[in-house]
Amino acid sequence: MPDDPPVPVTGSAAPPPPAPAPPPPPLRRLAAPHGLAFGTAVNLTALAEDPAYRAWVAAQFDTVTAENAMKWAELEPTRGRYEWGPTDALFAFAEANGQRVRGHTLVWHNQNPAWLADVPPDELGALLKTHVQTTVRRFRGRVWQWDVVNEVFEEDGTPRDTIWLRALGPGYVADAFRWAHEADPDALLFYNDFDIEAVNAKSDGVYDLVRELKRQDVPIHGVGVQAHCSVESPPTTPAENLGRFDALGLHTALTEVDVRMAMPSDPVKLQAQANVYRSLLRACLLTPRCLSFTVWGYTDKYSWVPGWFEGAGAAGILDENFAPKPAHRALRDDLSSGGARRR
Ligand code: 9MR
Repeated sequence: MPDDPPVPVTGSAAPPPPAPAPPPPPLRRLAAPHGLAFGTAVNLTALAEDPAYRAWVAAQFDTVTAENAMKWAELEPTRGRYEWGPTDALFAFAEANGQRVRGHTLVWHNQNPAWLADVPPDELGALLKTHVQTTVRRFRGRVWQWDVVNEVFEEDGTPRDTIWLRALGPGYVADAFRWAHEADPDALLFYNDFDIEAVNAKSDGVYDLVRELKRQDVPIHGVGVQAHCSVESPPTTPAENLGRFDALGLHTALTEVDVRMAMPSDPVKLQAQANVYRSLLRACLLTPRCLSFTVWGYTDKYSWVPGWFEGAGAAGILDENFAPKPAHRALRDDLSSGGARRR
């Protein structure tokens, strides 16, 4: 004889705990109908060690950028000995999750190997070419967009004084694009900078540079607008600025978006932050050749911001416990309200 079915317990038992909130719809799925990729910078230590971090990267984003691992100091800490391991891990993760990679960054004045300081200036040109081509060839066919040249302008639009400008003169910028193109003819090649969200002296400098590069048939395909912004002073004219690069026939991308605030955060600041994220997304959606919107880390748990800006923080779209903030909702709402953009 089978046992009698168990009698349901009623009455004094404690109610079951509330079910956890279902995860929000992925940004990557909402962005796709617009022909827009939604990306994040990736901290490779967190990716290896924090399962929640990994799960969110896989679920929400379809583009990944190494936050540090593909910079020269990380790739070639000892001259002549490249260490590809961490970057290989990022590519494996991306390919397993149907994600494209933004390569960041080939030519910069920061995060260069310490040994570079001992290289005689007349060897720097050949060395830079070797670095660019070794790195681009290593990932040939697997990088969607490369940040070839990064941050060569001062705020007033004049050239930044760097090791490369001093040793090579201004022509190294065009050369870097040519070298990268030779090494991977299919990758989209970008100039990338910060504080160029609005029309201003610095973005004027970038505009003049890329227009001239186009005129000379240099293989440059896009401008990366980093968009490290703050709640207190949001960019004023992002759509107009992206639009003028678009009119040159160039792609654009928001490459490092974050929106910091004076701490502590509160609901008013979080709403203001959501509005800044939203205005940047709208500017991109209004720009036909704006290809991707990448946040510079998506969770406050691993953000670079508090370490760099005293008293500021909470710049991401998820808090340090991976709870979506109003900014995440604002981005979702904008991507899913109404139809997709036509290009
Ligand atoms: O987020 C990066 C941080 O972890 C590094 O310490 C820092 C060192 O320069 O670089 C940060 O990323 C920068 C990016 O590579 C280029 N644009 C500005 C970013 C924020 O500083």
